Amino acid sequence: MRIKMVCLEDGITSCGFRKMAAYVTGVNPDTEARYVSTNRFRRFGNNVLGRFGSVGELDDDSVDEVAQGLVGNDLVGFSSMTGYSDLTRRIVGRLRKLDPDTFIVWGGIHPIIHPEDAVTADVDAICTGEGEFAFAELHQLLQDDRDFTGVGNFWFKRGAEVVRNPFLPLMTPADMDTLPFPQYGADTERIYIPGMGFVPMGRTEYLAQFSLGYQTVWSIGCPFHCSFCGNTKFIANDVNYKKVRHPSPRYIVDEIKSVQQRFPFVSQVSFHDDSFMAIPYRELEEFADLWQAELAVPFAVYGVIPNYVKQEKFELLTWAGMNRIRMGIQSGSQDILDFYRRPTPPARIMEAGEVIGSFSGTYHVPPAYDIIVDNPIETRQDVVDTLELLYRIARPYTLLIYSLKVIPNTDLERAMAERGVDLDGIDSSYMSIPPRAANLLLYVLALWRPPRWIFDRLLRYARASAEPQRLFPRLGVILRTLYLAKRAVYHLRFMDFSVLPGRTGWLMWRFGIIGACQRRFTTRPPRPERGKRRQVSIRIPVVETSD
Ligand code: B12
Ligand code: SF4
Repeated sequence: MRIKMVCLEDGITSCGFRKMAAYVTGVNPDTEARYVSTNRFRRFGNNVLGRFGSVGELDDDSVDEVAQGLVGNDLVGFSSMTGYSDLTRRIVGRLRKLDPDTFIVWGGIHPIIHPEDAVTADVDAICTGEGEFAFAELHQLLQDDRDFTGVGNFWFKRGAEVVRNPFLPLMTPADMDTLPFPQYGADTERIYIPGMGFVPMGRTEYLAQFSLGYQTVWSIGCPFHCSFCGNTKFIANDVNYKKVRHPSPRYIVDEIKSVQQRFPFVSQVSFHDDSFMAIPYRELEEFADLWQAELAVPFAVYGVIPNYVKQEKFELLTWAGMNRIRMGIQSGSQDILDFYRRPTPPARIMEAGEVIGSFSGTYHVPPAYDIIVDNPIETRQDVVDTLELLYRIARPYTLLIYSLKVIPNTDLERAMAERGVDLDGIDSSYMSIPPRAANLLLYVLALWRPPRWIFDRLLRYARASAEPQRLFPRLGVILRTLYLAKRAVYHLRFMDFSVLPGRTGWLMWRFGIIGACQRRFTTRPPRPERGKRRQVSIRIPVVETSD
C-alpha cells in the first residue's frame, strides 16, 4: 500500500506521530511522513512582544497545495491536536474532493479527546486510542480486502452510520519495548513550505527547530486528573492511564544513541513525560546507570509534579546528567487548585521547591515553573496567593506563564459551563499574556525578589483578571525582554546550548566548543550509594503508580 502519514503541529516535535510513523513504516515499507507546521520558526522579536503568530491556520491556497501533495495514495493518516483540528478538517475535505478513493484516517490527540467532533470530518476512520497495534490490524484487513470495521481503537464510517469500536487494552511496558524508535531524520520525511509544496526535511530543519536538542517521551500516563488536562479523558477511556508505563531504560538509552548516530550534534535531551518523577526509584536507578555510562549528554525533565519531587530521585538523576526541570505549579491558591482538582497543596509545592532549590544554581539551570493566569473565576485573593507563593518559594527559578484556555471536552470545560463562563479554546493565544499588573509582577518575581516593603506596595496594584483595570503594555515589553534575557543567561551559564539558534549552535558543536565546555564547566554530585535509598516522609498521599 502507498501510505502518507501527515502531522499538523506548530513545529515538528510530534513525539506520538513520530512513533506512529516509524511503526507504520515497519508494517508497510512504502510509507512516508509529511509535516505541516503552521508556525515553523518562532521569531525572537515576537517573543519579546508576546505576539505569537497564528498556529493551526493556513489560507485556502495552501490547504489546496497540501492536499495536492497528498493525492495518489491508498491511505493517508493524519495526526493532530485540537488546535489543528479545523485545519485537519479543511485539508481532509479538500483531499477527499481531489482523490475520493483514498482511505483517510485521523489519529492523534484530538480524536482521542474529542472523537465526536473528529468523526464529523470527511474521514473514513478515526483512531481513538493508541495507534500502533490497532493500525497493524487495520492494515492487514485492508490488504486482504476483508471487513475491517470491527478493529478496536477505531471508529469507522459505514454509510451514514458510525461504528464505535471498544478500546484495545493499553500497551504493556513489554509491548513498548518491541516498538521501533520514533522516526527522526528519515530520508523520506518532507515538510510543507507555502508555494513550494512538500520539500525534503533535513538537518537544517532539525537544527532550526531544535538547535542541538532532542525532544522525546519515555513514559506515558499520569495518576492525577486535573480538570484542564487531557488526562481526564484518557482515564475516562481506560483507568490504566493512571499508571506510568514506559519501555525499559535500555530502550530509551538506545533511542538516544540511534538519534546521535544520525545527528551527532545532539547535545541535550528533553523528556516531555507527563510525570517522569513518578517512575519508581529502582527503574530510575537502572536508567541513570545506563545514561551515565553510555550517553554523555545532559537531559532536562519536563512534566514534574510537586508531589513526586524527592531528594533521592533528584540526586540520582542529577548525577546521571539531569540539568534542568520544569514543574507545574499553576496556582498558589488552595481554592483554585481545588477548582482544578490538583492534589498539590501550596505546602507541598513549597516543599518541592526546597528540594529543587538545593540543585538549581549549582547543578541545574534554574527550574521553570508553570503558572496559569487569566482564570476568570479567580478572586484578587487567589491572584495574591500565587504571587505570595512565588515570593516565598526557593530561588532561583524562571516562570512559564500561560493564559487559561479550555481544551474542549475536558472536565474544565464542563466546570466553566456550569458557572456560565465562556472561554476561548486552545490556540496560540495561550502564550499571549495581557500586561495586567498581576501578570507583570510575575515577570518581576522571575527576575528578582524585591524587598518585602516594595513587594507589598506592588501587590496593591494586583487585581483579579476579571476586574476592570489599567494595562501596562510598554512596561510589559521591557519586563519580558529582561525575563527572556535572564533565561538565556541561565542556559548559557549552565552550558545548556540547546537554546542556541540552529547554525550558531552547530558551528560551536563542530569546533568542539560545546563538548569541551560541558566537560570542563559542569559539575555533578556523587552517585547516591546503592541500596542506601533514603526514606523521605511524604505528607501528601500520592496515587499508586506502577511501583
Ligand atoms: C510531548 C507533549 C508535547 C510536546 C511535543 C508535542 C507533540 N506533539 O509530541 C510539546 C512540549 C512541544 C507540547 C506542546 C504543546 N502541547 Co503538548 N503534550 C505532550 C504530551 C505530554 C505527550 C504527547 C505524547 O507524545 N504522548 C504519547 C504518544 C505515544 O501518544 P499520542 O501523541 O497520542 O500518539 C498516539 C495516538 O494518538 C495515535 N496516533 C497519533 N497519531 C496518529 C496518526 C494515525 C494515522 C493513527 C492511526 C494514530 C495516531 O498513536 C500514537 C501512538 O500510540 C501530551 C500529554 C499526553 N499524555 O499525551 C501533551 C498534550 C498533547 N499537549 C497538549 C497541549 C495543549 C499542548 C500545547 C498547546 C501547550 C500546552 N498548553 O501544553 C502545545 C502545542 C504544541 C504544538 N507544537 O503545536 C494537550 C493537547 C490537548 C488537545 N486536545 O489538543 C495534551 C494532551 C496535554 C494536555 N494539557 O492535556 N506538547
Ligand atoms: S498532573 Fe499534569 S499531566 Fe497529570 S493530570 Fe495534572 S496536568 Fe495532567
